[in-house]
Amino acid sequence: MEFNTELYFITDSSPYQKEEFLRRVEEALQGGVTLIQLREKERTTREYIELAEAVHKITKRYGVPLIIDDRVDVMLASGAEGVHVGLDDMPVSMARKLIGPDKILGATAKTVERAIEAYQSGADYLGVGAIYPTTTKVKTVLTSTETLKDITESVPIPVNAIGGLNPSNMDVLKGIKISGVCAVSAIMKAEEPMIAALDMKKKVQELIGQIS
Ligand code: TZP
Ligand code: MG
Repeated sequence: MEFNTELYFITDSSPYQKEEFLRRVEEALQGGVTLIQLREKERTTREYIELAEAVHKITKRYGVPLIIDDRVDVMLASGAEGVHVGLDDMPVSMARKLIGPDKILGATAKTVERAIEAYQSGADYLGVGAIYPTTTKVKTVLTSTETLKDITESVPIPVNAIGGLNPSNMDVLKGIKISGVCAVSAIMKAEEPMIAALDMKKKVQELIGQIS
């Protein structure tokens, strides 16, 4: 399935009521995010599926693929376009086997070895980080921009930088062949998610040399 990781918005619904959360997701879409991941750590399976269905209704209107964090079952149940597996989640090859060849499969990589293995096991894109410390709830360590660069030169699939990124601190990514950036807080917690997405997209496009 076609996808574009240029501005990859990863959600966190935990601080918001459902309506407010969905409004923010839609605003981010209006601001031009190119890919969305629903990332839920506290919800029951039933709640995760219901929220995925609600978000999917919105993303479909904007033609933006929806990726589900971690849970192949929730992806299949909600009809979302893909799943993202981290280092403690289902192995990439197993996820690919379960979802079939057409769904989008993302994987986390913090080393060149893992990046190559994930690519060879069927990953369609990689998320690499955290580049900066993050306030988002996540079990992660920092990944250097050198490692990020090495990963981009080791695999032929899109590689995104993630972790603490916002429009004012992305210059460290200059010259690295990333396909885009992932962001949670910079968009999710912004006063105006649409403006935040627009600003961030402009900056990413400058960085990766695709100003349209
Ligand atoms: N993986 C590495 S850092 C991170 C994830 C899910 C969180 C990124 O969140 P933020 O708010 O953009 O720093
Ligand atoms: Mg995970």
